[in-house]
Amino acid sequence: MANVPLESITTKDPFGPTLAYTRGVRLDTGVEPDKLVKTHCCFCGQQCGIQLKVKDNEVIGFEPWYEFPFNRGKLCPKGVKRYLQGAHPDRLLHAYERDTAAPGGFKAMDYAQAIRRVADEIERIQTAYGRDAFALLSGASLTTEKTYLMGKFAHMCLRTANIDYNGRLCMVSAAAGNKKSFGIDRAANPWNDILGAEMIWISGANVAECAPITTDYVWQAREHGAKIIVVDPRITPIARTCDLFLPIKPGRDIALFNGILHLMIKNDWLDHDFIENHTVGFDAVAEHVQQWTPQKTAEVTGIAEKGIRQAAEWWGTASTSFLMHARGIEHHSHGVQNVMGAINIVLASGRIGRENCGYATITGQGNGQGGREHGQKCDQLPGARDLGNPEHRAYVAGVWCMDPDDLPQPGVDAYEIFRKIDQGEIKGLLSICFNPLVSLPDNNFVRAQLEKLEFYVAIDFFLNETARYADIVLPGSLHEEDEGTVTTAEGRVIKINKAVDCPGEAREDWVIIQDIAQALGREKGLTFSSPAEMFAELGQASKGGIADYSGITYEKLEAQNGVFWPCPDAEHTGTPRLFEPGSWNPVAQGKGPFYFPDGKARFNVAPYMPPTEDVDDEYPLILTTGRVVSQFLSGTQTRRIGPLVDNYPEPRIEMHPTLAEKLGIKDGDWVTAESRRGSTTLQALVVKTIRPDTIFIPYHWPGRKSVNQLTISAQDPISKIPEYKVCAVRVRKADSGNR
Ligand SMILES: Nc1nc2c(c(=O)[nH]1)N[C@H]1C(S)=C(S)[C@@H](COP(=O)(O)OP(=O)(O)OC[C@H]3O[C@@H](n4cnc5c(=O)[nH]c(N)nc54)[C@H](O)[C@@H]3O)O[C@H]1N2
Ligand SMILES: Nc1nc2c(c(=O)[nH]1)N[C@H]1C(S)=C(S)[C@@H](COP(=O)(O)OP(=O)(O)OC[C@H]3O[C@@H](n4cnc5c(=O)[nH]c(N)nc54)[C@H](O)[C@@H]3O)O[C@H]1N2
Ligand code: SF4
Ligand SMILES: [Mo]
Repeated sequence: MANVPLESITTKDPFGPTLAYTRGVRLDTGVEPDKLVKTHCCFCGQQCGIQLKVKDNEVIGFEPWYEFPFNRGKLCPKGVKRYLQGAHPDRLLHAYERDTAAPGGFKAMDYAQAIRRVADEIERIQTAYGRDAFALLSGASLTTEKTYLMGKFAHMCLRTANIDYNGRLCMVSAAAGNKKSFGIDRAANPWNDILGAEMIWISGANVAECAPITTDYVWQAREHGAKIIVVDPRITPIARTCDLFLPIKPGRDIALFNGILHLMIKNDWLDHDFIENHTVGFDAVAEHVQQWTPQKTAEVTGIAEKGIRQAAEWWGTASTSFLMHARGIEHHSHGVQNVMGAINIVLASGRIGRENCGYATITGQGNGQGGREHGQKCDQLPGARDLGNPEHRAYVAGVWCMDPDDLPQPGVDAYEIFRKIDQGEIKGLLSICFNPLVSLPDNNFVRAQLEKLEFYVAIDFFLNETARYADIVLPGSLHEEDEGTVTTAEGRVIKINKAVDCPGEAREDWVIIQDIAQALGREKGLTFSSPAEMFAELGQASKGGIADYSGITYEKLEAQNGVFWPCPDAEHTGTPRLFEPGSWNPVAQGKGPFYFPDGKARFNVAPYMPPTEDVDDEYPLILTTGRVVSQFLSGTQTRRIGPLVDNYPEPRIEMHPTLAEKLGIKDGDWVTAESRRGSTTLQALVVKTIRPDTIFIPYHWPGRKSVNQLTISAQDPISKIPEYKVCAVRVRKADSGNR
């Protein structure tokens, strides 16, 4: 079990030279804990159950939590090591202010003075330039209570239109595609429906590294004879065990889905009853995919015609199935179209809303689901309501006891916030739980904007790379230092339990936000005394909305090991599977299972468009980006956990041996990859598991190792997700690296 030698952890102090690990964490060497706290992993959207071992207000290790039904005690390497971050010496214990004379550029300051300064700057900027000149960037690793509070803080307290969140980089294409097709944005099925499916289709999801526990579901299905199709430009670990691998050229997934539907129609592998009774729009889609013959599909996607025909036959003739996708098809300037293309082949098969017949996007961030429902998105109000809808405004304003006319109109997305800083329209920024300097595309532009801000305050428990540009840094709370709820990839609302108190001057994030509201003299509606109080109010604010939490209580969550939303009243036990025949929802009012007034799902024509920046003679290779198993997102947390760093210490450039040979590159050589926006020099990782026309670089590192120096800021016009998965680059051998 977790027993890590101290020497394996070295770190850089946020404000000074490199230090050895110093604080006296008692690692799990047989110390008797004071208590075991049942909670969940702080990282990905699987939200595995875990028990934290606590001794003298420190998390010292963990025990598996076998009874939690999703993971039954299993954890991935990040879950196993997560407990090591709390006692890390970089943990922010005070508020800090920028001081160029101080070592590291910051000096500790009194918490109350820091809050005063933040409030004064907000007041000054909003008075001088208007309310929208102060923007907020929030995060989907926060509990749902905190995300609700952030929306209320923006819309009611600051009355700024400009709040958005890091799920903009993650879940918004899936959300928009699901809303357009089903009228609701949630995984259609619980993961148990994977187990008995006879056909599993995985597009653009590195399941084994990014949703590791889902691998177990897929493998259990395979044990029962399921066939597995994987579509990816790389032979990822899950692809190594699949039955059919389709090595797609990045940015071409709609073409494949259209080609599959073409063959389903041609061979009459369709569920006519389902299409007739439960959907609209099939004819237009059928007409559109006529052009997507296997030959044309093969030409565009780079997949052999034989593979396309085989996939269509297996998918078309299956009696049960589960289709899942993740960012591989969503991080595109046509990400929403890709998602609608995927849903079209599910609807044509009629295999949804029944046992072992399912569909889901695999939600990424820890609270990627709950964080996109209750009002921190730029156009959203709680309950997945719309800020632009007069009825929705009136309802939420009623719960908040305010005049609906005082609510701002929808603001702009997270990237556009930086463009507005550039244009001089936004002058002040508060960020919480977001590290845009590492995670946004074309990040040299982002850096320039951070330098332009008149005032910037960041709330985090570590000084992330973006926070280094802040005027004030406020010490927020770690996952285990607060309670609340999150909603998992399955749509299951679960309870996060507090294990330890915040150390030093650090505060629960929601306390900090309310302290700012109070210092502004605008604390009306922001005087909660606990997460439970916030949850009760968010239940009311969500009531009658699509994401209806009003029947959920903390007690019910504990008693049932989580509750799947919607859950509209006290007697309701939740809705694990959506779209079951005969099921009721507030939009269709009994007319059908889908969340449109007629109760029917929508086929949507999904035309193919090439990526925004295709390859050419100057930049002849496709760059695609993503993750590795031992690092998480912008790396703020996992780059501080020694054993995970040991696992994958530096980003490397994955390339095929054919390409490497052509460029005279050997495994381990220093290689420069360059786009029209920036370049990075990293070591080559020569592998046979990637298309020869594509290179892959993981994005978890900052500065000169950041692949987001190269990526393009093109966005999907509907969802505004950035096109992280395709841009054009050139690659050459370099003399030495970035160290
Ligand atoms: N270890 C780890 N796990 C994580 C995270 C993490 O940072 N580290 N982050 C979490 C979060 S927030 C997210 S969003 C998820 C992301 O989970 P995933 O989406 O599974 O991970 P990615 O690596 O972003 O991309 C998935 C796959 O898409 C492929 N791909 C690239 N371009 C294309 C394309 O055009 N078409 C297709 N079909 N595939 C393509 C890549 O080769 C890659 O294997 O993971 C979550 N889990
Ligand atoms: N090139 C490329 N770029 C990408 C992607 C890609 O595939 N390729 N993927 C994109 C995706 S899917 C995502 S989700 C984004 C993620 O990008 P970010 O959201 O910027 O990444 P995080 O590392 O989650 O940053 C969150 C910060 O929040 C802090 N934090 C975590 N929990 C809490 C909390 O409870 N309270 C407070 N106060 N702070 C907290 C962490 O310490 C960290 O500093 O990156 C995107 N960027
Ligand atoms: S699969 Fe996700 S939630 Fe589970 S232990 Fe790993 S990182 Fe944590
Ligand atoms: Mo994500």
